[in-house]
Amino acid sequence: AQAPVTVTVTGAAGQIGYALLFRVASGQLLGPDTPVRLRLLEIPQAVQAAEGTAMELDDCAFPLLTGVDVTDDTRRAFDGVNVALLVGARPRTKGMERGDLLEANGGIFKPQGEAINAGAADDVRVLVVGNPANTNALIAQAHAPDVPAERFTAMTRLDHNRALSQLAAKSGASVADITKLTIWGNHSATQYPDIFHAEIAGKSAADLVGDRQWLADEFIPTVAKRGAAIIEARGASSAASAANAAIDHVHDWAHGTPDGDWTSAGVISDGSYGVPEGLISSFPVVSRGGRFEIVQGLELNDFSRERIDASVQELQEERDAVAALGLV
Ligand code: NAX
Repeated sequence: AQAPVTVTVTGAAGQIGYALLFRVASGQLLGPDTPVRLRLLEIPQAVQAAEGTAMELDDCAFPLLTGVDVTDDTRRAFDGVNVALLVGARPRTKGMERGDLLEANGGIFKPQGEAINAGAADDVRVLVVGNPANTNALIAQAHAPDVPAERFTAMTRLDHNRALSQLAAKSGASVADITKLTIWGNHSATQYPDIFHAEIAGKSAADLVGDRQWLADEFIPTVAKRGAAIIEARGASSAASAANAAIDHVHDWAHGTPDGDWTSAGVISDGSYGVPEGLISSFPVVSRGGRFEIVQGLELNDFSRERIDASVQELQEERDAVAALGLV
C-alpha cells in the first residue's frame, strides 16, 4: 500500500476548515488510492474546537484516513508535511489599517514559513488560502529559503470557479464547456477575470458574449465582489466553495490539468507578462508532471493590459509594505 501523505491544515477549527477536512480525509484531495494523515494547527483558544472536529473525522471511519493530530505547535504541525493548506489568518477588524493587517499576518506566516523550511518533506506543496493570500504566501516563501519558491502558491481558484459559473449563466452553456478562462493578479477586488482567450465549446467566449460593457460593468465586478455578495446573503463568508476551490487547486497541482485547458493559481512570477519577478500573482497555469507552469505567449489587448497592471501594482504595494516591515 502507498505510504500516507501528511496534510496540514491551519485554521482547522474555522468554517473553511470544517468544510475542507472531511473532503481531504475522504480522498477528494489526492485521489482514492492515497492514504492521508491529517495535522490540524490552531491557536490555543481553538484547539478544543479542532479536537471536536477530529472526533467527527474519527466517526466518519474514512478508510483512507490513517490518523489525525491536533496541535497549537507550529513546528510539530509542519514536521514531515507533504501538503500544507494555510487557511488560518488574521481577519481585518474595524479600524485596522492595511499596514496593521499585513503586520498581524506576518506574525502568522513568517513562523509558518520557517517551520515549513525546517521540517517539511522534500516534495512539500503549499497553498495559502488565508487573506491577503498572495502576500501571505510571499511572506511564508521568503522564510523558507531551502524550499523551491514555486512550491508556494496562493488561491485564486475560487475566483476562477466563480468566473466559470458567471460565464456559463450568461451564455447558457455548461461550465464543463468552458475552457481557458484566466484570473490575473491579486486575490482582491482588483483581480482581473479574463475571457479573451476563453472558449465555449471551442468557440471564442468574447465573440459569443463579450460586449465590453457587459464585461466592464457586470462580469468583472460580479466576480470580484462575489465574496461580499455571499456575506450579504448568507451572513457568513464563503466556506464550502472556498474549501472546494482548495481541493481543486491541490488536486490539479498533483494530478495535472486536462489537455487543451488551463486553470488559475497564484504562483511566483518569473517575469512573465511583465509581472515583476518574485511576486505571487495569479496567472493562467497548466499542471504537468506535478508542477504548475505559467501559460506562455498569450496576446493581451489594452483592456486586459490595463486591468492586469492595476492588480499587479497593488501586489507590488503590498510587497513594499511588508518589505518595510522587514517581513520579506
Ligand atoms: P474563520 O475565522 O472561520 O477561521 C479561521 C481560523 O483560523 C480560526 O479558527 C482561527 O482560530 C484560526 N487561526 C488564526 N490564526 C491562526 C494561526 N496562527 N494558526 C492556526 N490557526 C489560526 O475563517 P474562514 O472563513 O475559515 O476563512 C479563513 C481565511 O480564508 C480567511 O483569511 C479568509 O479571508 C480567507 N478566504 C480566502 C479565500 C480565497 O479565495 N483565497 C476565499 C474564502 C475566504 O474568505
